[in-house]
Amino acid sequence: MRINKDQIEEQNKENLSSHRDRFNFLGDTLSKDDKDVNTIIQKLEKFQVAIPSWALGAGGTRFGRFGFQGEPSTLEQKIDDVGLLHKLTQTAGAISLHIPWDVPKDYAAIKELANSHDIVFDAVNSNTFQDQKDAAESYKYGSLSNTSKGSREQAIAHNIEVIKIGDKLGSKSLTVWLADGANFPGQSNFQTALNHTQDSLKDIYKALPNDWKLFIEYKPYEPNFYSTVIQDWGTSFMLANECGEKAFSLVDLGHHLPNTNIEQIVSTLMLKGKLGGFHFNDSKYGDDDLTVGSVKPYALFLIFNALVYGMENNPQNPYPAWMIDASHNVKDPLEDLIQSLEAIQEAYAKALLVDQKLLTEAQLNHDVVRCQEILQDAYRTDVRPLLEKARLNSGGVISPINAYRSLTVRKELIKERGANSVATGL
Ligand SMILES: [Mn+2]
Repeated sequence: MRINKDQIEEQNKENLSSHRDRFNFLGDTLSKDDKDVNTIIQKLEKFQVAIPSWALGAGGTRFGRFGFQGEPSTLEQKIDDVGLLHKLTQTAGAISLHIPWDVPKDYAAIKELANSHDIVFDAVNSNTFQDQKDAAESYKYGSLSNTSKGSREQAIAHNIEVIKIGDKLGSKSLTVWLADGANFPGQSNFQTALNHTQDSLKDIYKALPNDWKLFIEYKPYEPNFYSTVIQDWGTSFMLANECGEKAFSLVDLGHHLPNTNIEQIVSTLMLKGKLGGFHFNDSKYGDDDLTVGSVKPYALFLIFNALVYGMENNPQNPYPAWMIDASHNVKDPLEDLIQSLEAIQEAYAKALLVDQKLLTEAQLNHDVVRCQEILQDAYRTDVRPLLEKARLNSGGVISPINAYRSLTVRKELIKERGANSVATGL
């Protein structure tokens, strides 16, 4: 299914007048406050978030998985799904592939398909957290950190293969997330595991093309429950530094112990020029799977405030690669992703409203109350008309969720793909 321009216009027709009223009111209010509304809208238009190829089907837990009808079962269909998201939101202009779940057969055709949806290939993701059929070595006791040289070498070779696949598609970065760790005290030697990981990452780093980046993701626990080799930002940062200037840390929102100050981590990494990528999701307890902004929208805003500050003040840090990394257990994955994209843009717009000059002044005057007022004034602003305007300017719809339902997208996909199609993924 493809959504055409006429359908977009038809969708917008009935919402246009109420959008204009709300936009004009907000625009006037913000302009009186000396906010540059047009610049904010331009920034929203430019902000693109990659959709991972594994998140377009229903997710699940180790207890079970409840499928969602009409799931994309091929890479082509996954790209089509991202195309639908991008058509409506104009915010999902990239896809992040998982290898080996999504190895293209015909590279030229896949590139052409993505291009026809106005989608580029963002970071490619390797997989050494499960054994592949017919693999010579096992990752049961680790991959890049394994005490077995054979397992390490297989994992390094896989990552180098992923770089080659990504290179053919125009990707410019490799994300490594390691499941390596231990389930029981005494199971592995921490220092040996870290040394092996460092050496393995250096070998992968050597295979990076000059214009590529290596992103090192961290996670405190799961699938291992006693220790994880790359468990926190400090370890990731240290490994990235050891690898070299093309290696960076990647922050995944859900990969922190409860109440971790993520905005402070972001600030530190950007100051040191080492924040390469960012994965969005939300969580209530210790998982990384919920819709962005569904549980802790204020925390997301504070993180974006740190990201915006870094993007404006840290030229030493590259522009981060943005991706949604969530799982959709009970919602239609496409609707869930639309909600996440909206939450991301909302937090970004609110962060752009923070008057950094006034905030610095208040900080220097130790006016703590004023500091909080400045942040919360921005947070309490209903910025949704700005998002709508940005989408309209780019050819998207005013209300993506309503348009998705009104165009009966899922029904069409079930008609095309059948009720029982299953996507590879989480
Ligand atoms: Mn992630």
